[in-house]
Amino acid sequence: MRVDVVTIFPEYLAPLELSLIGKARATGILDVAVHDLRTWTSDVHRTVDDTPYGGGPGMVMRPEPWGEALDELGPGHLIVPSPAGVRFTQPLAHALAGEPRLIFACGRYEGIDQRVLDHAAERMPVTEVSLGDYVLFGGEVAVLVVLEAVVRLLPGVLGNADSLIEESHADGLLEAPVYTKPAQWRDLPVPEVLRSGDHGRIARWRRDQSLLRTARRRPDLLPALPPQALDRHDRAA
Ligand code: 6GU
Repeated sequence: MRVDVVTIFPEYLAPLELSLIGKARATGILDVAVHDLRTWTSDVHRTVDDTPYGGGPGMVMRPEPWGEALDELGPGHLIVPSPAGVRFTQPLAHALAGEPRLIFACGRYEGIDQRVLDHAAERMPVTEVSLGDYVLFGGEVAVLVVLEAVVRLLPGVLGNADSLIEESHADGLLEAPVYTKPAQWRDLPVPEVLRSGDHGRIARWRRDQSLLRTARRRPDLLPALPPQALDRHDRAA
């Protein structure tokens, strides 16, 4: 997968060098380039923003540098982090993991002139993506979040593909709690069922814990489950 990130703060993307994303880059699964938007300015002050038409607080990113940047880097699936975007979810992460080329446009201030997105949408897919219902200064941290969620889904990045099948959100439910040795820690034992060796009982217990956690912590996820997601035993539990 090829990824380009355009930002006025390239240093913010330094963590892309680290950890599993850095490893995916080293093995050639991922090719990332971070670009400074000001590369595509032509005035001496390298201006990227101006006051909003119609008035109001803050500044808006001017269309010209973005247009030049996207002319040079595109086409690709353009991702624009924004609190006004569609919610970033695991299914969207899977969809993006299937793309050969992603371009992230990091807005700052009150956002990017809408014509940049409208113009780009005539030649490439454009998705405005939000992490959740709160406001960040800009899109850079959101790019780190989206890329981490997407890159770990690329074939060959995770050592154990089973960890993708069992994790939270893979089936629309939260994952059951996990334990490791020692069997007794301070005054707290590991639940007996997990040490029973009875794989049927263990699977049933994990499934029940998943359902209980989801019902208590994220009841909003339950109506979104496909009808076949709950089996006969689940309904009884
Ligand atoms: Cl993706 N960007 C910004 N600026 N704020 C956000 C966000 C994104 N998601 C939630 N808040």
